[in-house]
Amino acid sequence: MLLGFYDFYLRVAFFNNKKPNSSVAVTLTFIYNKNKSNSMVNTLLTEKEVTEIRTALSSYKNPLFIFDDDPDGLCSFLLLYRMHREGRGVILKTSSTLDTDFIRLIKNYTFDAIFILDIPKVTQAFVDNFKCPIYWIDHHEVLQLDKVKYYNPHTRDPSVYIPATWLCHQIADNEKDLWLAMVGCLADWAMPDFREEFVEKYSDLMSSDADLDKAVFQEDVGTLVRVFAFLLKGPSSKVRKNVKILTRIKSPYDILKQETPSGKFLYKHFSTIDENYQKVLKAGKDERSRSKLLVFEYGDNKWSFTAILANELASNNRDKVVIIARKSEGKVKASIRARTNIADPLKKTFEQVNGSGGGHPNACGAVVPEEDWEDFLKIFDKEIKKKGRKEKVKIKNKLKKPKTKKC
Ligand SMILES: [Mn+2]
Repeated sequence: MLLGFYDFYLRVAFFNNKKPNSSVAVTLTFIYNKNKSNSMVNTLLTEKEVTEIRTALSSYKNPLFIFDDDPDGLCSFLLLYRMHREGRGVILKTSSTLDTDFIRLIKNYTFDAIFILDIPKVTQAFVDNFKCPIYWIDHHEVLQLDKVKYYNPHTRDPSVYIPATWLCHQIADNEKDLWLAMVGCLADWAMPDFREEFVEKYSDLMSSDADLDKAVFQEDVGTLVRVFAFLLKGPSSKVRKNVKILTRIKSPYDILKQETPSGKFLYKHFSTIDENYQKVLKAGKDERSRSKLLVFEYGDNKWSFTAILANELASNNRDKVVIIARKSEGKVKASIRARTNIADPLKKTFEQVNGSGGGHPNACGAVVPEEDWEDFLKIFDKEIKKKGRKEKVKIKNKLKKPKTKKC
């Protein structure tokens, strides 16, 4: 547990932060889901919520940020931390649930508020342990707890997909950190509404016609996505150092062009891991499947690439459900991606097989005991087909001409 955990002490200094903006526009957002790409909904935080969080961030002197172990969690933290540069950040490793076992990892710290970022589940027992205010900014399934200030666009519309980074960018509203906001959104597979502003500023990093696949897998902004994912990998002391450097880094070019010693340091960490990733990716790209499921298992690599590999192979196999699996400690840990809804069939599968999992409609994670893995694949395949058939019927019904009334 301790191995994957990190924390760091931070210098207390004031950052040239913008005053809370009273005229936060409720922004129309682009939803990544082909079926819903036309729906423009008010989905970000409300003006009142933004003000509430900004006020909290400026009033607590020693906040503790607990964030998810992925680029969306990391960028959420960086955006909020860089507003005032006070407090400290801790990554929630090894689990997607913030529970009481995490308390021993933070019990020696002093803090006057807790900000939970991009973490799918928090238990009431965890919350009840603290007297200080707890703020939770998230975009997973809605979970209401007592004594928590909860911010999740899903409370208003469960069908929207807004990464936590996007919400944190709305709060921080710092044009200098626009690149961090873009990296976090792309990494969590969303094209944010500030894309034009980003392309204008960083035309060499992303082209104006780029969709998610192109941006993430073919352009330089996509390299940054991989950089942020890989900076979180490795021994905890190194990860701690990487994050500390990221709290101070000024521009994406510091890293990409290795323009500063800090940027060079980060790029070196990234490139060592990326070499391994490119090898695994090549093997994954060679994998073929005639069924709807494309399963790629890899085990002999010391790095876990499941999530990022799943995204990239899904982009290469758009008609498939891509499952990247890795065996460790008697369990199979899998990342699942598809252009269709996989969350529902997965839920149904776990009603019949041991294991657990879930996530977003097009991107899920699952953990299955090794001995149940084959059963899992069979049943999941069956549930996907069932769902596919239902959808076909729906489409057919839509295509039927409406009956015209005889007059
Ligand atoms: Mn996220």
